[in-house]
Amino acid sequence: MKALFAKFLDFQGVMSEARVTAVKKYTCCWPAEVPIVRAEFIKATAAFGGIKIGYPTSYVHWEDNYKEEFINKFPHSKIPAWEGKDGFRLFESAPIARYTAGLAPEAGLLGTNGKEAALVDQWVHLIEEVNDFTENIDEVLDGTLPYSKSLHSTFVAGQLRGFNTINGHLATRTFLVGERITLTDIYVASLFLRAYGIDIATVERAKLPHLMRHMETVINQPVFEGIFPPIPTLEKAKAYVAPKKGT
Ligand SMILES: N[C@@H](CCC(=O)N[C@@H](CS)C(=O)NCC(=O)O)C(=O)O
Repeated sequence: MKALFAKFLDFQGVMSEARVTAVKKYTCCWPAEVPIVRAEFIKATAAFGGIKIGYPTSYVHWEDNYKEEFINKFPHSKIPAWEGKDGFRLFESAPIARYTAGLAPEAGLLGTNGKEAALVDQWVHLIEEVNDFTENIDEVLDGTLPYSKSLHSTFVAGQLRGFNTINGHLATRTFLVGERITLTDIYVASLFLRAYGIDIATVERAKLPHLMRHMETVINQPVFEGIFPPIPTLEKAKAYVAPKKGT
């Protein structure tokens, strides 16, 4: 097992560091208390497979990603973005994570056969759907979307429906697919943790015990040391605060 983690591939990718830019400067993207952005699960996938990734020496989010040089490489102008030493480029975090996992096939992150690989994708797609609801919740609360109580409740219901499905699946399993950690465990744990800064508070956490245990098991793997932030506490789900008149 140790040898697997120690493996080093002579590979230099470039992945923009979203966390620093989004949290330090661009709080319009995510409030500072949201513990996770997409870079973590790509970093964790790389760490698990022993893949070394590099980072650009300088990158200013909301500026550099709209420059011609960036758009020529990544036409959707978003990060994370991947550029391999061999010139291979990718954007969208799920395929970047999948590709990274595929660079170290012996780590088994994509499952051990075609069926497991499909199941890995199944849970990745579901958690992406859930994460869309998490983002929508954040947007109605921070005023990016006009606040509506019924929309807010619809988003929360959609999010909890997904979390409940995953929680139920985990009631009798340690990991989502097979007996070992796969890419989807990293992905699900990361995006569950992301909701911890918004509406997955004490009450919600108590109703999702298997998902919580799973997330803690995943993020505390020694190989992920230094990648995931500490689990934040949140007493109550964030509520909408109407802006004061005249502001
Ligand atoms: N579906 C994309 C979402 C990526 C994303 O939304 N990135 C944001 C990070 S703040 C971004 O680059 N936004 C720039 C923009 O919206 O122009 C993924 O999974 O990678």
